[in-house]
This record gives sequence, C-alpha cells and structure tokens, in this order.
Amino acid sequence: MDKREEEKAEMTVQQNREFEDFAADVERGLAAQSKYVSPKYLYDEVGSQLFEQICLQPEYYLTRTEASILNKYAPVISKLAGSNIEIIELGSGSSSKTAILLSYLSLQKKRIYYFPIDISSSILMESTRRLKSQFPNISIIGIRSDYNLGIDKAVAVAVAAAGCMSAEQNQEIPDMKLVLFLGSSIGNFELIEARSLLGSVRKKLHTNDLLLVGFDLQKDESVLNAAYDDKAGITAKFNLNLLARINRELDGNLELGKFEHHAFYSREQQRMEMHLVSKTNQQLYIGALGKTFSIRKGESIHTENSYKYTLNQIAALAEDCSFTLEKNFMDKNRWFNIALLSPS
Ligand code: AVJ
Repeated sequence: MDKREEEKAEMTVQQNREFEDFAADVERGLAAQSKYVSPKYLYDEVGSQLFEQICLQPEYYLTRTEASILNKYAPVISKLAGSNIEIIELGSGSSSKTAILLSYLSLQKKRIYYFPIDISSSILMESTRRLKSQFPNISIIGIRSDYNLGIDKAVAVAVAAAGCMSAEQNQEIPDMKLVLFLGSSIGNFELIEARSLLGSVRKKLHTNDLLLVGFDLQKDESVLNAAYDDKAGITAKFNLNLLARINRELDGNLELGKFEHHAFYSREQQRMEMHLVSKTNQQLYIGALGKTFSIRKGESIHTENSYKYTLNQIAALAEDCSFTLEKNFMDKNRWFNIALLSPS
C-alpha cells in the first residue's frame, strides 16, 4: 500500500470504530430506565455548525462574555507566557476566541505552536485553514480527537510534534505549554469526570506550564433558561439534530416532529439540562441495531448537562487536581470566569 492508501484504510478503521461506538451508546442509552445520549454526539458536521450559530444568539451570553474577558485580559495572559510557547486547546471548535489570544501572543512571542483538538473534523479543517492564513508565523496542527478519551494521546502527539517541528526547522523547542479548555465545555462533565479530566491534564504539565479553563458561573435562572432556549429556535434545532443524526448514521426512523426540545435549570443539581421530550407514545426503530425502543408521551431522552459553578467550587476543583488557582478573570456581571491554573 502506498501512503495515501494506508491513510485511507486507517480512516476507514477509525470511522468504523466511531460507528460502532455510536451504535452501542445509542443502544445503551435508549434501553436505559431513564433514556439518555451523550452530548458528544450532538457535534456531527451539522451539529457543530448549529453550535456556531448558537454562539451568535443574543440569549447565549456565554461566548460573547468569554470573548470580552479574553479581549480585556489577553495582554496580561500573554505576559505570563514564555517566549517559545506551545498552545494546546481542548475542544477548539472554530477557535474564534483563541484567535484573540493568538493575536496578542504573536506580537511578542518568538515561536508559537498551536494544537487545536476537536471532535469535528470539518470544523477543525476550516478553522486551521483560516488561522494559518491569519497567523502565518504560528505553526498550527489540528488534532481530531474526542478529548474526553483522547487527551493523553492528543497531548502526547502535540508534545512530540512540537519537538519534531522545532528540530526540523532548526527552531527553538517550546519552553512552556499553555493548555486551553474554554467555552465552559467543562460544564458538560460530572464533577468526578471533570476532576479526572483536569487530573490527566495536570499529569502532562510541568512547573512553568499554565492551564486556562472557562467556567460558566451560577446566575439568575431566567438568564440561564433563555440561553438554552433561544427565540430563533437554534438550540432546539441543535438538540433535535441528534435524532436526525441517528437517522442518517444508524438508519433510524425517528420523526423529529414528534419530539420537543426542553431545557431547564435544576437548582438542586446546579446544572442546565437539555432533553428531547416525546410528544406521543411511539416506537423508535433503529435499523443499524435491528431494534425498536418504546417511548411514552412525556418521556424524555436526556441529551446534555451543563454545570454552573461558584468561585468556591472552582477553587476546590483546582485544589483537588493539584493545581493552584492563580487568578479568576471575570466579566463585570460575574457571569463567566476564566480560571488561570498552574501546577502546584
Ligand atoms: C459547548 C458545552 C459549552 O453547555 O453551553 C449550548 C453546549 N448546549 N447550548 C453549553 C450547548 C446548548 C455548550 N457547551
């Protein structure tokens, strides 16, 4: 096999594994007592595009608030960073917020390597192409991976690639790593999972490295509820696309019109919950599984949790994972916080 064929074959193995995972996860989730599907399946090509649109909705304050914090504090953050820096971003998406940081860093750093890691290959390809033309002096390599499972691998690849690139081009080896986990993606994780994720990042870091994590903060429930049920109906479309994806990829017969998007803040759990509620008693047939699942009128498929943090909880989480919370960068409403963490 030549190299191209080899790449193609590898692609097929990977895609096949993803198909099997999706099928198995949907089967487990729909057979469960309380139906659920992991939020990571919301982000196929269509879902990732819809999420980009959510970020532009007036009700979805998260993205613009975090961007405003980065605009304000990017100069401070870039001063803290070393001069040869390796940036690794988990769940980079369109990288539009990171571009704010990159533009400051590129003004003063000697050498910047940027490794965006994302689950969606289309978004990743698009954003790396855009960033490469915007920042010709930054070395950019996109890594397609599910950061939850692939963090060790992804970070290892990034570290090795930076080493090779600097050796090949006779350039300096990065003297520090800056890991970014923005957008409140951490909110999708249960506390125990968030600890293990930050814990595995911590293991990859050395004394001078830094980690920036975006946390959405607890606030008035009406603000939260509106953010996850925008008037234009984009979040509803995003949620319902999960069913369309099951139809596309798993040969399902789900009728999108027979489900309703439902998002609410649970004060007890301190999280937003997103559900797809069945409007009727119906049978859900999934061709790829050769199985039918019954769902009752009013019964829901739980598709996402988005935890909202307090500053105390953030400090405790950092400490639990052997990080020192160096600084909280917040907007003036204290709606969002970008925590700067260093290895303790
Ligand atoms: C990408 C997980 C940060 O929880 O706010 C947006 C996803 N879901 N609207 C969030 C999402 C519904 C988003 N995160």
